Amino acid sequence: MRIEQIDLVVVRLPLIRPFQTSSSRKARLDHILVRVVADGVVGWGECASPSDPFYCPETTETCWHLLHDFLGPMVLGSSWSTIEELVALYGQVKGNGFARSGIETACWDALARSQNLPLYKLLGGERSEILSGVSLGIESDERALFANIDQYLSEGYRRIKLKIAPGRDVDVVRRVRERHPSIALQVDANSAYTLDDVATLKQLDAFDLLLIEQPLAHDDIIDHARLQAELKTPICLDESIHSAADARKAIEIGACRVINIKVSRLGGLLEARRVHDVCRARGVPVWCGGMHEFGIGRAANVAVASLPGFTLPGDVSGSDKYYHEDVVEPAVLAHDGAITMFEGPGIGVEPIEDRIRRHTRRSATLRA
Ligand code: OSB
Ligand code: MG
Repeated sequence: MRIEQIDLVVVRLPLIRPFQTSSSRKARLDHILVRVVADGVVGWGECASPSDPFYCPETTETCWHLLHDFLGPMVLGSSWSTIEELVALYGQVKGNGFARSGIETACWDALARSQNLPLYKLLGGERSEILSGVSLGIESDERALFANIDQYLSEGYRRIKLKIAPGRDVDVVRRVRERHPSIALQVDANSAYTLDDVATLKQLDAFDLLLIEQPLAHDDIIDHARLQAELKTPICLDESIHSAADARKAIEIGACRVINIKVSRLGGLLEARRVHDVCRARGVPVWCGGMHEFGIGRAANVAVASLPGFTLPGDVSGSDKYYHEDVVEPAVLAHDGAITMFEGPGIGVEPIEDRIRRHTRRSATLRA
């Protein structure tokens, strides 16, 4: 395929409720939608970077810069027939996974549409539906947290993930566990602890958690291996894993027993599938993480989670958890805690272009 045009659009959507983690608080999100035209076929991708560098080093602005000044020019006008060939066109680019995933996922969509195949089939997915959990932000009011949990459990979601931070950890988890003795429960620290906190983290072993996500530094695996040796609860890595090589090393040294596969952090679906393969070969379960994606990125997450190694419920919830109105139709929705694969070509959902225009903050067109 030959990419003749790339449109970049920064779209801002307000969140239904502000989302607080140990590292940031957000009330609205600016994501870059990437539209490619290749051999006359249109494909859409989403760059779901936060606008601040508090989860990872990238921001919406750095992604714009990378897409506009490097990745776009490097792929425009060149021919490729596989995604491996596409990513080789910008193989010189180090890091910047969120930016890379914007262009890469758009090209997967175009490729799947050109073959009239749903994306999940092109990826080799096997599941017809995925199991869905929810990720709940830190709430200053305990009653608000309890009400959220009750609401999502009543909607049928299969597991609850609580964001934790120093001072908002053991007691919150204890109170939730007391109210819900048998739900699937896990926590995510977004790298807020150090090895000085081992005693606190060990207390979490008492609550039968599925896993503790990214307790230590965003760029660490060594200290995580030391911590895992002290904990009964499996550690799941998120921020620390950027490639299949990272996943292999982390598993080899015992830094984690589970991996959160996040398409944007890994630079796209190709590397996400490679991480899946590395984990599957070693018997390490994976689940699909998210970045509050709008419908385009969310549909790509649904597709990748159809691979057989995604044996744990993920963070890919219905988009109605975050947005009053999404930018695609049909909306990505969960029923009884499951999301059914889209059987249409590509990501299987269609962007609503006038809605996108209404929420657009900035746009640019690049041509070959
Ligand atoms: O660490 O998984 C994370 C959201 C933004 C940044 C980081 C994370 C998250 C989530 C929400 O946990 C996942 C989602 O529902 O999309
Ligand atoms: Mg996480």
